[in-house]
Amino acid sequence: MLDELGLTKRGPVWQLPGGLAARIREQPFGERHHAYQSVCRQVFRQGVGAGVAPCASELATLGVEMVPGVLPPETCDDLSARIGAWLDAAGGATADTSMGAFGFRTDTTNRVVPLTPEIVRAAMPIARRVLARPMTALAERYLESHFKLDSIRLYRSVPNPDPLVSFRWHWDSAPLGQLHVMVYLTDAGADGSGGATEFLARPLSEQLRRTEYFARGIDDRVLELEQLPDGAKLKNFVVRATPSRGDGLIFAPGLICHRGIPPARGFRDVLLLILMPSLDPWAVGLAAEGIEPMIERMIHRCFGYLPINGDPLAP
Ligand SMILES: O=C(O)CCC(=O)C(=O)O
Repeated sequence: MLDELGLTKRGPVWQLPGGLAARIREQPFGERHHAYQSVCRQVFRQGVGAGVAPCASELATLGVEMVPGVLPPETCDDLSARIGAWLDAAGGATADTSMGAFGFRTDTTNRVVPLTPEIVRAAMPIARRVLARPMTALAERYLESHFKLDSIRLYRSVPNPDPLVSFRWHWDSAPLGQLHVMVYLTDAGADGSGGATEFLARPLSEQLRRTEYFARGIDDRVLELEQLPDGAKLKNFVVRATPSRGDGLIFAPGLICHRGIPPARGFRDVLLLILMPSLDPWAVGLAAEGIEPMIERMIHRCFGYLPINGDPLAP
């Protein structure tokens, strides 16, 4: 099968023939990512994925799964202290005014730490640790392919009575194969002090996505789910995750409806890893390429809050 596709190996990594790469790239956004993911699946199935049973995880059935203890508390505290220091050095405010270009209000209380080479270098060993098993196994079995670490984000959220953007029910404009791993660096208060993330479980998310309400712009989506038609039913399918610091949540942001809950006091820090299907295991791709191009890419690939993954074939 791989012979038929004309795939070859350059060192440890797979290469697509130029014609196939061009045919994938010329398709519209969604189809392009889907086509590339199918090739990634074929590679996986003929390698380590041979004989791996389809995944019966919560990630597959609900669309989200918690992986406890992916980072030790002291690593979370350290990264959180660095976020504080970076924000202080930047004058405390890093509101992203470029969001105006997207036509909705910026969430100025959701402070994204600007990625610099120093920040990416500090966060990379931590990201590798998060992706150690079982996270890699879970993501690979769900995607039925290897994946790459596309980019990282670090953000701090503070109390906000008028939650915007990520703190309203939404989907990300992301390819369906994109996965987010949110690592909580601070506790999400199970005691009502906020900071959780809520998800509408997968079957209901798909139905809701097709309704008039979700065709509105994010600024016009102010309702709670229970205020929508069939709201009581929807409420039953909400998964509320209240992770402790060091826990990871993995979910498909283009597939399930979700929202953050701002903290009621203090702040909430998150390390977000963005994963995309790949022909090669993330560690192999990274080792073959080295960290420097990855740092460059991360800095340039993220625009505002939205990662631009226009080219699924880019390393
Ligand atoms: O911070 C949160 O809880 C929401 C995160 C989110 O919307 C995302 O990662 O797509």
